[in-house]
Amino acid sequence: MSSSLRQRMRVSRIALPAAVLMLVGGAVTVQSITPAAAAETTLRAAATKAGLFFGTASSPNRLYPILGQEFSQLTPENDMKPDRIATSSGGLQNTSGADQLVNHAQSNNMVVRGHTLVWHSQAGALQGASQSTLNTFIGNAINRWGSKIAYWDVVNESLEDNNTGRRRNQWPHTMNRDANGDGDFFDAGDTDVIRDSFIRAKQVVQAGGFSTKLCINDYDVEGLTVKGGGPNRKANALYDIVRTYRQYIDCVGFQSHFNDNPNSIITNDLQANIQRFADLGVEVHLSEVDIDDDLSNNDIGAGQAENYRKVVRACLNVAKCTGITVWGISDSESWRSSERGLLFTGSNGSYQKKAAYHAVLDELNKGRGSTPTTPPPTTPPPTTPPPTTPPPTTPPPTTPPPTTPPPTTPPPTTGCTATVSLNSWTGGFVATVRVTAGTAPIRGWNVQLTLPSGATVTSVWNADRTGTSGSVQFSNVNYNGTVNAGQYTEFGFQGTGATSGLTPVCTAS
Ligand code: 9MR
Repeated sequence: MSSSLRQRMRVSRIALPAAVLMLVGGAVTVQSITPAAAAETTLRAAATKAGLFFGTASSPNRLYPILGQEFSQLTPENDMKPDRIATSSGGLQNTSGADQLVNHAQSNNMVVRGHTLVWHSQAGALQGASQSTLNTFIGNAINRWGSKIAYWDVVNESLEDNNTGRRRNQWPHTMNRDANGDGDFFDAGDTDVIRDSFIRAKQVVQAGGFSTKLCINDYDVEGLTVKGGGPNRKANALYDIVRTYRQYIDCVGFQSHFNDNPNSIITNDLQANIQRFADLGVEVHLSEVDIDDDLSNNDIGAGQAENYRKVVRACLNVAKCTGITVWGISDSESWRSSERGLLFTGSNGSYQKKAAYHAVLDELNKGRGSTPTTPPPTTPPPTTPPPTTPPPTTPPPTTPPPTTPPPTTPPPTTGCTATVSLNSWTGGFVATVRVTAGTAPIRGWNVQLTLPSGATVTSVWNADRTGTSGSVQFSNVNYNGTVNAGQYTEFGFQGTGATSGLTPVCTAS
């Protein structure tokens, strides 16, 4: 555990006796869960039916039957970290624990997320290594398990704490160089450990013909906003990285260690943030979920079970949110056992289901869809519908039925229309803009908006931008300029200040 993570753990709390908690949880469970006849009875079966994996982290000394019964995915909690398996020259050592976990997953038909290749923490013999040595290690690790590992966390926790939006000022990121001094590491002349590690990983996967997908993983990146409603700069920085290196990055892990740290609470825009990454074409995983069973205050909401429900629902509502992994099975065996953040109590394979377990099972059994996530009490309710579910303001295209064709084909109406959906809070807002093509396909688009005075754009996704205040122009990026007749694409931006009633003007090319 990094010292920063340790700091994030709360040390004091008002704890109810476990027996009381269990009784409360039990009562809630019995009263609230009346599964429909066809409901699945394990997390694994319910998740599989809904089209995602539900997994857990585990270790070789915890290969209990419950693993394969309740979970369809396994992440080695510690056994694939560089401090376990890397030599100083990038070779492999001590892989027996990792091998055991991979074999157990295979024989139980579970998907494996490999965790993790490039990390400032727990680097062991690799600490301080050059990019070339990191590349050697990346190659050796990916090749050892090949397609037995469905997803690899290639880069873990590359961004600084405390919502600065900066890369960590720690090895290996201290190897980064910003050649033209423009504040990022994205330019051709720059050195970027993230880019170079992903390029190497992609080469190895392609050369080996593996199906392995490559993920970037981080914490405190879950919401669009943080406690109090300001922008989540860490999430925005991760977004910029994924967008820039999209060709090498297949998946994003939101660790989802939720607690009452200002940057770690469950915000009502979790789904919107999952959606904007999904809109880049990557899979999103909630990769290390645990939720503080917060009995001393309501910063992340009153009840753990309800919080689990919200988090699971946010993932279910986004088709490309393809997996949820809880960070361990039981509270007592968790890295932060004092916060009782998991779905079971008990130890050594003898586990009891908590209210949170039943809430997750129930929510998974409802399946994918658009059941709205209920905003938690600490964040202001959106004044407009959440950006991921904007009301369709333009009717879907109607194709005339083939049996009654119109006598003449109307001339195609080139052009586009745009609508804006706003999610505002005191001092800021997120706008989702939908660009819909007319009756002919478009090859590019430009949307002009006039922001009221005092409003400023702070970040943009899925579009290029000119201007930050007053009249602002957004145009397509290389992957979303083409929109077929009657279809739409969406981009978004976040800003400070107040705004309402925006009137977008769309021009197609
Ligand atoms: O749960 C893991 C714990 O057993 C280890 O001691 C710790 C240090 O390696 O790592 C914990 O897992 C971390 C994960 O690898 C990355 N995200 C944060 C997790 C919790 O600290």
